[in-house]
Amino acid sequence: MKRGEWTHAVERMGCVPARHGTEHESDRETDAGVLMQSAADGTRPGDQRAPESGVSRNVPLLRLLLACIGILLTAAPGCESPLFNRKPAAPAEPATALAPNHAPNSDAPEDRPTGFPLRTIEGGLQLVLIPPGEFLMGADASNAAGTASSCEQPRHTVRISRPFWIGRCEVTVGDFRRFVSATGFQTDGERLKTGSNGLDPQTGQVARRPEWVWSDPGFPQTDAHPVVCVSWRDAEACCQWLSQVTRSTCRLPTEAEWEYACRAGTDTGLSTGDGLESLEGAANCGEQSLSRAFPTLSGAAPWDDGTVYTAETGRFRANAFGLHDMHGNVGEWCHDWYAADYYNSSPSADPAGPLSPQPWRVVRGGSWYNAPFSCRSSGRHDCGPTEASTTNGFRIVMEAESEVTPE
Ligand SMILES: [Ca+2]
Repeated sequence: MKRGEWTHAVERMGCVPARHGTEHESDRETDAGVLMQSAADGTRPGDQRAPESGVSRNVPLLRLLLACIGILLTAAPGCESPLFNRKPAAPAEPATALAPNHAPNSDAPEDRPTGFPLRTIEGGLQLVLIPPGEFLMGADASNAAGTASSCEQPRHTVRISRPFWIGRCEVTVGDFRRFVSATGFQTDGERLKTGSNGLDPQTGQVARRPEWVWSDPGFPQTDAHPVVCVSWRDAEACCQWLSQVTRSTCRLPTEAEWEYACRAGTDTGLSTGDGLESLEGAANCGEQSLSRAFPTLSGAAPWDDGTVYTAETGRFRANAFGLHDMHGNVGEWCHDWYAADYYNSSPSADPAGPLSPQPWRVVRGGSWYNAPFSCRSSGRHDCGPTEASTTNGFRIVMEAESEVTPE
């Protein structure tokens, strides 16, 4: 592949092919160049500046922590517990292979290191309570040194006015299976017989195959892996059903909620810092495992996370909110329509995307297929709402205090 092609394909893997000439398409070309630079020397311009002190960087986080004092924690088992089962299933792998806060003994203090309330809802899905607050959304042009897409600018202050619960992990195959079993739901890829976009194992090229669906995406998955090959509409349907089951309002996160939750009090390019190398151990992204499986691909990270495709949810380090896989593993559908210029006119409090329908919905966080820079906190991807990809999944939000108390 020529320089830039892989990253370009990465960014649009889940979308309708042959879409050219849009404003954000040109943004991606800029992004691609930066990513290829990072592949060549392991750095990007923003990495060269002196890091902030941990104290100053974490002041917003400390404020958030204080906001949570006095709220009782809810002990819960690991993220691999499936949705809609009253009795959580056993982890797919020994607990020793998981992150420390995935140990089955949830009474141990080390199981809840963040201080943010954790709860388990119907079926065993774990949610973390995110407190309200303000944060800087998007990319700072001077900070990004021209590396970020224009659609991430201007960087601006956003206020999240209400607390919300968000999935500690991405929705798993097991979670989605329970939804399908209960409802007989067919995904867009199954119903339309279009399947999903994915990476052809023979050619290394992006392809669409009707046989690639959520239950068999073309690579091995267990019920503990994040579900993929689901469209925005499929994800919405799962949220709506979960709302009925839990008698609460479950939905996809807004783009602002997603970035606020991803940053977890940080203002760096990644929740792990500004250097791309800080993502090692904290994200399943495109790295040497992917390069070995697909030698024609470039732009991968220099480390080896041992995972070509998706990883069990929660296997990589959590952010300061205790959320896993906000960077990498699978791109996550958000509620919002996508518009490249939205930040020029978005409201400062609780933005929820353009009001008028657009051709695309927002996808955030990057995936197993993306180079580390494409997994950045401010990175904005987009995809048609009926399109499915082996790189895209979702996590849910439950609106706080939305539950209906039984009479
Ligand atoms: Ca990987």
